[in-house]
Amino acid sequence: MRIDVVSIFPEFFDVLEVSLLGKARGRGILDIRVHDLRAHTHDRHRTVDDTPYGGGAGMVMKPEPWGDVLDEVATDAASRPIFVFPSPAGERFTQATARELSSAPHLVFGCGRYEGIDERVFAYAATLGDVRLVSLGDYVLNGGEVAAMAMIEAIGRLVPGVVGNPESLVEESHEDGLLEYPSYTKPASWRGYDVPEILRSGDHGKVAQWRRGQQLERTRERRPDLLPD
Ligand code: 6GU
Repeated sequence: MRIDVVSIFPEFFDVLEVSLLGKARGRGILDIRVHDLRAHTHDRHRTVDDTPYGGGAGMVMKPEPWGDVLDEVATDAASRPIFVFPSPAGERFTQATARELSSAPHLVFGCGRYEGIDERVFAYAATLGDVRLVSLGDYVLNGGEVAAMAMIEAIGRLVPGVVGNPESLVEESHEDGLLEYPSYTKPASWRGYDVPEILRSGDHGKVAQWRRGQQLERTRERRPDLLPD
């Protein structure tokens, strides 16, 4: 999978060189390219923002540098990309979104700052590929970078070959619509806390039943919104 990222803070994405995604890049499974939006400005101050038409607080990202960089990343790719613009005004990003996007051959993340990106950029991007405005949740970050990073990790780990044991992707929170069951490892007793006896019983049927019950109980307690009424 190819992933292009456009940002005025390309150094935010240096961490994509470490851990699981860093290894996947090294092995050529993920081709991640980070672009500095300011490289696509033409004035001495490398201006990327301006005051909003209609007035109001804050600044808006100018369309011209975005147009140039989107042309560049879209034209040297084999297929039409999906453009993902992280935005608190977007649709909600979920595990289903991550799964859907993990099968795309080419994603382009456009990270906005300030009050947002000139709306015409989204209309223009739609002529080059699909466009998605996507939000992590109902709170506000200073820009799209941290959100893009979270989405890239959630999507990237679902790309075949990135996570060594694909079975570890199956039994985790949100894959079956419930929160994950609690996990324990050795020692069996630690500082007075014991591992539930049933997990040490060797009865796989009982273990599976207990885990299912734990999933339901935790989901009811912490995330009742995930359960059907
Ligand atoms: Cl995707 N962007 C920003 N700036 N803030 C957010 C967000 C995204 N998701 C939640 N808050």
